[in-house]
Amino acid sequence: SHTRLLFCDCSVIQVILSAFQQQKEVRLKSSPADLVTETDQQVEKMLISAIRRKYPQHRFIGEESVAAGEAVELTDSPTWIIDPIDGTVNFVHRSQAQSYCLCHQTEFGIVYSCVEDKLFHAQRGRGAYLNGKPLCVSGQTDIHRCVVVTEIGAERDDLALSTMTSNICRLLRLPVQGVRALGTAAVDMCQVATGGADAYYHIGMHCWDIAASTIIVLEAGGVVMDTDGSEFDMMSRKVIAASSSAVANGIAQVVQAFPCLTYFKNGEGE
Ligand code: LIP
Repeated sequence: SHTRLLFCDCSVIQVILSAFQQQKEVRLKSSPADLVTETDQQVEKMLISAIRRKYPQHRFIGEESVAAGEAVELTDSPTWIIDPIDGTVNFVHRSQAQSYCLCHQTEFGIVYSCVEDKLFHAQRGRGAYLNGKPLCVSGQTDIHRCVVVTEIGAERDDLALSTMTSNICRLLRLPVQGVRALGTAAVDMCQVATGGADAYYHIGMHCWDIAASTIIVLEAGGVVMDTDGSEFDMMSRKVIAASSSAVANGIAQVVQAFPCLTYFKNGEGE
């Protein structure tokens, strides 16, 4: 009810859905594949002001505020991590895939796929849900039976592209049963929570792409780790989410990271 209230209060859903059908003015951020529209900025402002009215002391890390120069500071204080529209490329292309907003505090995560009307949410210790129904990972432990989701991301330099494509080739050679990319990291990762995919990995995403989904996957019984198999660090721009430790470790053995050259120069990744 808290999450529903938040979304209804600030009318972000209507703003996204009406802009979805329209021609948009698009600007580039850190790379030719990193897009922003005025709707991304408007929705982020709406979410922050709605949350601030209820929780004046809370802090924020918002994708578009960071792109505009705000520092990325994750401290022990209650912090909301916001991606107003994850999958902006899909949004701009009016792709049937997702355009939505998400926010996350240290205690819970929300991913709302507006076009599909799918609300994923989880609260630490209280389970994960899709439109109110409990979620559970597939429990798959055999990597050869896995569907793996990943994202191409915004990096376009040669090393990133060759590493990214060879990661996919190595997985296909294992073989896994399928590799998918929906164009939205947050919903990709939620596929693991639903059991519709067995693993997700991504190199180059930002904390706002996966913060909420991390809680959703963990609460659905999944595991989250760094792509090198070490402990997950939300600010490291690398993640594996999986249905089991066996699958996560199997992905970690295959996937190689690359330096992320697209970043905002205000603290992220330091
Ligand atoms: C994007 C994603 C997309 C991913 C990009 C980027 P944005 O987020 O979710 O799936 O491939 O790396 O982070 O910029 O649309 O919020």
